[in-house]
Amino acid sequence: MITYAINEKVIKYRFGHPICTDAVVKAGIEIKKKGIEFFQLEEGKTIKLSYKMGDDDIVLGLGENQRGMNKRGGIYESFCSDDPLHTSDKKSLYGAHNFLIIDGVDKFGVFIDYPGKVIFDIGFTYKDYLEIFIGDNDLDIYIIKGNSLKEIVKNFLNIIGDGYVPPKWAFGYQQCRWSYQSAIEVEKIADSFLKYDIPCDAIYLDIDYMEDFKDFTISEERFPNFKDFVKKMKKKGFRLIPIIDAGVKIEKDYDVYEEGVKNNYFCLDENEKPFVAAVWPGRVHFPDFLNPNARRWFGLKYKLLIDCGIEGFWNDMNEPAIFYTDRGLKKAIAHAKELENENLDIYTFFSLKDSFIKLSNNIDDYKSFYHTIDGEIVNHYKVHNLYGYNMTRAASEGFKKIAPNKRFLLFSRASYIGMHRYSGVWTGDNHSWWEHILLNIKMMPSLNICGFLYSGADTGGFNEDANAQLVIRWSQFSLFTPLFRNHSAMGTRNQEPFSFDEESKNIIKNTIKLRYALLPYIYSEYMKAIINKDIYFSPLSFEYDDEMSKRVENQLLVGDSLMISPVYEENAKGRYVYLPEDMLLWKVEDYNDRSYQVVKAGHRYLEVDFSEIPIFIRKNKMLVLGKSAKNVESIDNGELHVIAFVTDKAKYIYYDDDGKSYDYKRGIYTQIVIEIYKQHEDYYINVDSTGNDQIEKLHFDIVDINGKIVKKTVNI
Ligand code: MIG
Repeated sequence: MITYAINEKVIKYRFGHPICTDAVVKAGIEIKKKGIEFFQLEEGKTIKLSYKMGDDDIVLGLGENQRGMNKRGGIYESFCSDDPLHTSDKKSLYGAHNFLIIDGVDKFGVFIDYPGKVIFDIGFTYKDYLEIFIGDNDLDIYIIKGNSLKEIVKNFLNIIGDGYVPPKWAFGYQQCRWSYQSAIEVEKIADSFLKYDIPCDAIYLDIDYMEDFKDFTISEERFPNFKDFVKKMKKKGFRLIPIIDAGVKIEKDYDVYEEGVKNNYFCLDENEKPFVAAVWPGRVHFPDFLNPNARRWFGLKYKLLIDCGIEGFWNDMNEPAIFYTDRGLKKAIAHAKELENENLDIYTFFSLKDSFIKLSNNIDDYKSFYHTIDGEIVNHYKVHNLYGYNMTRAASEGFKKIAPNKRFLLFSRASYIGMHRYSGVWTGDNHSWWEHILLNIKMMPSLNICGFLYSGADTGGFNEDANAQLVIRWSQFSLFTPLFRNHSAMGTRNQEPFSFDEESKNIIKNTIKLRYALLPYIYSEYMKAIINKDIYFSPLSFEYDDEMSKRVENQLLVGDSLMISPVYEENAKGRYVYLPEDMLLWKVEDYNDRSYQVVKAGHRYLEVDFSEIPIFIRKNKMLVLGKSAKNVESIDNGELHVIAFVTDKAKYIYYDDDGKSYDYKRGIYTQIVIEIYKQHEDYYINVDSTGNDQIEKLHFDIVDINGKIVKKTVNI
């Protein structure tokens, strides 16, 4: 074992000869150390780490996963999986995010940089033991230290690199469905948003825009004159976001297929022939995204759509999902034939059923294909978790070549630590279940801790039918998630904001309008988090160190100023909330109505009608608000409103930039530092602005501990 210090806060332990994952972008200097700090290590052909947890230790992290923010009590497997049934027994979802933090007697983070399967048994088998199993002995383990949770995360984000920044319009509301089948249907959806005056920035194109599910093709029949259509929709105020799948259809004369075969860009089978699996289009090959040449080639393919005016994509099925292979199919059919004339008892019948159910995403298939990494042939199973990550990296690197200073919207289904530099993630095929709103709430800070800030769930739920109330309550949470997208599956009830009754439509509309009004704050907090290596959604324990704050799983801090307490139970007209300190409650029905209430620290019952969204402003913090508009680009930011809860003095740093380029990296952005000091019954406001050419006025509502409001306006 070799150890390195990346800096004094991060120690890297290298075992054997790991495959380079590029998860960590910082090099370090070699030092000598024995054993792994905090852990007991068992080293052989495989590696096991164990840590004895204190009674009250909390374990945070693991990104996209089931169960609580506190991962204790569960067992998890990092193995990117296309599993559309997110029940709490599931050990893997689409992402492999091997970073967790112990918050207890010791405080530290651990990152297992290993691209194959890793098991995290967090007090499941032995209630006081965290045990990590890695089925190999070529890997890197990182121990990350810091004086607080925030600092540990910062030190981790610092070694995995700068987070993805989408264009500003990608913070607008987005509408998806599998599928809007044709240009006519897409336009109808767009027109409904316009007709009902509901803001929306993007409409998605799911797999049916393609010709026979072939990547980088467009159905002439359903989307004729695509380029003109994209232009027309943009004029109306909507961007179109096509899906790209990992599998490339095997079809003679299809250029992507032909080029891939000719140049050896596909994954290989044991006979060194392109590996065949079946997904949407039937039989496909998988591009070998671990090969830089294949990555370059695939990344530049996005140009075809970019040349049509497309500015955003979502990468799907990149675990990679496999419906079946010939190997699996043959085996299942043989098994069925064998049993054809048998009298099936429970065991034989179940084994028959299983041989078909287990056709999809089968481990034996994942073990039967190969990548070429630096000229070496590597079995897929060993590097499984790098696949979606590198597909998405291919896209992002392609964009950089196609339009170097332009931001694109991009998010992926499968991911690995480090992919956050290239894109966001969405959390895949959830259900229209109330439980999944809560899961969404818990997952967001876990994803943030692993670097994925631009994320969100299918609002309203993907599988099964949603009712109006579910879409309302879910939207009332999603309005805070950087990716705010409503999406639903084929065959399910429509769940666009205007799919229900008039009253529900108006509630969802007001919710979306609030999102647009909050955009100055949301964007500012998102960008500051990226730049300063902070996170956007955090558990309460990141700011409050009382014991209760560590246990709260259904409230979140959003940026620096806000705490939210979403309602996630059907028919509930309120909920309990815990306030670690006095806060200012703004219960919003229509964002133009401003009435506030000081809520004292402690446990409170909060009434929340279906049309209401509770927002808590923390003590000595501010919320900056703008106005809604039909889409992000038409927002008028000439005058902003500031709601401040001031008992003493408050400071807020407002950030803004052009929203479309990377010029902010060269220091081109707006920064307004707002300070408010309480002076007897009045306030002194200081505003210091640089790079601002938009905002002319700030209107303040300053509220004190007794709820007294002082209004002021400052010209800038
Ligand atoms: O097997 O493209 O998660 O969002 O609508 C389903 C169709 C394939 C899975 C994605 C979902 C998308 C769907 N895709």
